[in-house]
Amino acid sequence: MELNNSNRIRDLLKMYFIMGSNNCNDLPEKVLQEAIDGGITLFQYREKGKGSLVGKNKLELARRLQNICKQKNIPFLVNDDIDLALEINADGVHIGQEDTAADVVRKHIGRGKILGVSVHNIDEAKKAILDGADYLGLGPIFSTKTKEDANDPQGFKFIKELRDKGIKTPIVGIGGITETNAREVILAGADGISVITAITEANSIKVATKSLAKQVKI
Ligand code: TZP
Ligand code: MG
Repeated sequence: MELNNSNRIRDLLKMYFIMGSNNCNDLPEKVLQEAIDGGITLFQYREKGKGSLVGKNKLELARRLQNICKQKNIPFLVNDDIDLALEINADGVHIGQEDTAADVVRKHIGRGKILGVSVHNIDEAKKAILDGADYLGLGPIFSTKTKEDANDPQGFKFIKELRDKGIKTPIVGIGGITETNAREVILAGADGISVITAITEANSIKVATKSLAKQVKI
């Protein structure tokens, strides 16, 4: 089966963990390993913002985290940095509207890799799908302190709108998702949840991941 078959993508999106070194209160390798032990289905390396690693340090951490994912067959995606994704042969990339255009990224990474695109309205969603996105990232659903330039929270309105308009592309919700609201994101029409702090800030990474996974019924 191709890596980006849409039913496979739906399964991968269920419990999607995103992290960079500056999100972690412990060694990133340890945080990722515990999240894997707790049941994440997909990982995105998002090395971004204050204090984030650059150059060789960024590359080396990417390789270490990728190796941890490989041991448990968890696909490893890279946020924004297409060159890094190509250099380490990552399983895919996630881009926003301000990054390289999705059709250009698709050409660079090829058909076999996973391409995720953040969208905020129906036009962006339609374009992303035409450009070759395997899944759409919608958010912030709830308010978040993790993304400095995040838009206002949109709730479930946009997820519902896309589904009502017949968009069948896999969707993941992001932004302020916790154990208490995760189920609603799925009920609104998303295939999965993506989280940063609900996992990285937890007292027990493994227990928190398990509780989130339970909400999306993995
Ligand atoms: N994009 C929209 S909100 C967000 C990103 C990367 C941050 C999500 O972090 P958290 O801690 O799960 O709210
Ligand atoms: Mg981006």
